[in-house]
Amino acid sequence: MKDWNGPASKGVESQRRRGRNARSLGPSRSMETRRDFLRQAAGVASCLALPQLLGPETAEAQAGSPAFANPVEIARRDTGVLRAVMQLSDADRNIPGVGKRHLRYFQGWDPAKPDRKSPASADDVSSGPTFRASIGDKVEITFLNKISDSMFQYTIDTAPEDKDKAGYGCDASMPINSVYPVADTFPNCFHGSSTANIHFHGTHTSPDGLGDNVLVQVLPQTKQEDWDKFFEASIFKTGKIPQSWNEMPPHYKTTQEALIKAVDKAAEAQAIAAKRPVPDKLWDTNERQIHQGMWPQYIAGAFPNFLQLPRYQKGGPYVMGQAPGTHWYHAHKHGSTALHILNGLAGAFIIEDNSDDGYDGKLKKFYPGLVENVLVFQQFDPQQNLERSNPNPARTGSGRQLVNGQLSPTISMQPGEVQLWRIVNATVGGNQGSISPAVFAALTAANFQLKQVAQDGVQLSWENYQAQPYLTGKIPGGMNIAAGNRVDLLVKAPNAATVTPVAIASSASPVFFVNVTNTTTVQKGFITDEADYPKLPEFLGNLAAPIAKPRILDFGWEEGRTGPGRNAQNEPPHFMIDGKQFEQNGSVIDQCMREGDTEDWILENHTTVLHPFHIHVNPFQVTRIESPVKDSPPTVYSAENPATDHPIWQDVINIPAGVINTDKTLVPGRVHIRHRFVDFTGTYVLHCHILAHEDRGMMQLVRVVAPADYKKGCQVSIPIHH
Ligand SMILES: [Cu+2]
Repeated sequence: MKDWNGPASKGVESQRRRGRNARSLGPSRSMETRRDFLRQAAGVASCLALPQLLGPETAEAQAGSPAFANPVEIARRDTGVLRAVMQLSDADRNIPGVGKRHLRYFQGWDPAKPDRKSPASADDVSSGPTFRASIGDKVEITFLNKISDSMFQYTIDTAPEDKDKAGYGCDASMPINSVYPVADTFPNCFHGSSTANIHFHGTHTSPDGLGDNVLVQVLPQTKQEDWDKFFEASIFKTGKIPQSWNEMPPHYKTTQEALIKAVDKAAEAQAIAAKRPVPDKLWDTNERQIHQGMWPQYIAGAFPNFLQLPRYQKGGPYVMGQAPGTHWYHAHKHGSTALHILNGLAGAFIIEDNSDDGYDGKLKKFYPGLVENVLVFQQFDPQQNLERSNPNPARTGSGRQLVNGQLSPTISMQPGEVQLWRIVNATVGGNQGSISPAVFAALTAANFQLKQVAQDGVQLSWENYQAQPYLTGKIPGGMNIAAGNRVDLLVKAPNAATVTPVAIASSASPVFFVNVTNTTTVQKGFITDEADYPKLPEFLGNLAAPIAKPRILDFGWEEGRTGPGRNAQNEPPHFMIDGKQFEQNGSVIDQCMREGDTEDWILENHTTVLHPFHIHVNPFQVTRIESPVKDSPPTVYSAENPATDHPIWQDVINIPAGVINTDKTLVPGRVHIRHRFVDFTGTYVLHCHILAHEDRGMMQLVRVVAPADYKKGCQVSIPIHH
């Protein structure tokens, strides 16, 4: 079933037409000179003062740089509620340095302020709005999927007898000379890109129902009734989060049944007309799940995300609380996460603790008037790289990293000023998507001083704040921010006026500039007294070592492969965990945990490329990293003794690439993590945060089961995640 609002071929045609007519702006000459300059600067030893290198070329390059701007925020209401409408639709948008492309995009607003939409217009690419809430808040978001699926490829469940057939049910964007999906098999291929949902990355909340539920699939519907008004009156206003489908308002339930049945009917008619097998009926799946007391996973048009950000209190109901910090959200539909992220379907989600000892309270007290810059790094491209047999830059994006949708913006600082930078890596990941140590080296070389205060939305302990294991390179690889990672940095400007271009290693052009203007400011250094530093919440203390043996997860690719890229059969790698792709053996729970347990996991990378590991709902402590070195012992970072060490909390960690020795043996990269599965039972996922790897199979279903149901509850009523 390729479509249910219009023929897919029409969408492909119109995309092609747009592609031909699109003007390729290409890099300007000044960009080239900037690149040369940066190549020069990158090769310079750090002892050389950067300002001396700043010739007229840089001044010229910076002349075209826009002033840095934070994304527009949707802030919590005084009533302890973050309330928003999040609308997904599509439009022609301008990618700076590339030109107009037809892209999906998020637009959000607080329904109490309907004139303050973010972005206000679809003209230029942007992230979604920044959500700003506080721990303890309720999050009430009406998610509307209004993508016009006549504009995009649309594929969904295939008939059971065809599921193993290569390419069936997968998107092939170029009907002529198509190389993708080659040997990919559904559901581990790019597909279903007009279907979406929202993942609240970094939240400690329920993965089921209306919570951080990435198993729900919201199909597009361009014309809808006013569901936000309905959700407000019949769900949000009650203050009670429905715990089961039965608790949902009758009008919503009956409308969903009618809409999904209509989708099935259209799919059946199209399959018969095209002499293809009739695909599985979505409503059959929904109905089965509802009868089992579960949530149906296929939803049409509108979905009310309703979740709680738990506030930890000693002796209270939660074992862990929501960590206050820089989190984010993004679309998380298997088969489309990479493409959605390349359309910019992501934004920052800042969760504050403004209490006296809290993260935000302490920082704002020490730095009155602290300037906070939110830097959402993104790449924009309407197509998947793997879908292109003959990459044509005129049809695609540049792959350049933009900050808040801006090309090389200029951040302004005063001499000696300290700012808080909240960095979110919302790229698709991989070599082009990492924010490399070169960014931070460029700043320190120009006499900026940096202190990391949080990783992945969890503040560093006082000891780690002092030791700075990432910025000092104590952790192998240093400050290499993978897709999905967040870093909070206190940045102190040098005392003299400068202009500093800051580049990513993989792209020599600056991702941003910092302009230190020659006006005076109050001089204030970094926090040196522990009493001034945010108090580490009790629930973020070190986890005690569990008694049970660690679980080992094996990140790999198909048998016989020794490197990335296409093999002799022109097939790209198949990405696997524990020797299989996602749902390769049907819908099974790959990792089942007992609620309340603490576990050690060893993540092994048997490929020769990095894989950033991510698991939803609970952060973990990183206790050991082994980076293999060819023909030598690995470089090891160890924080394994909870009594004396201070392992950092994260929710995304790069598993170092494996290395092949001269004797052809592969030494895997290894990361040891310790985590506990508390407060929330339910089914969710772990996956590689290089999202094209996730879409193409590097994901597992996980479930946390109440002690009384363990293990019998592990393999019952499993949602499928196509
Ligand atoms: Cu990966």
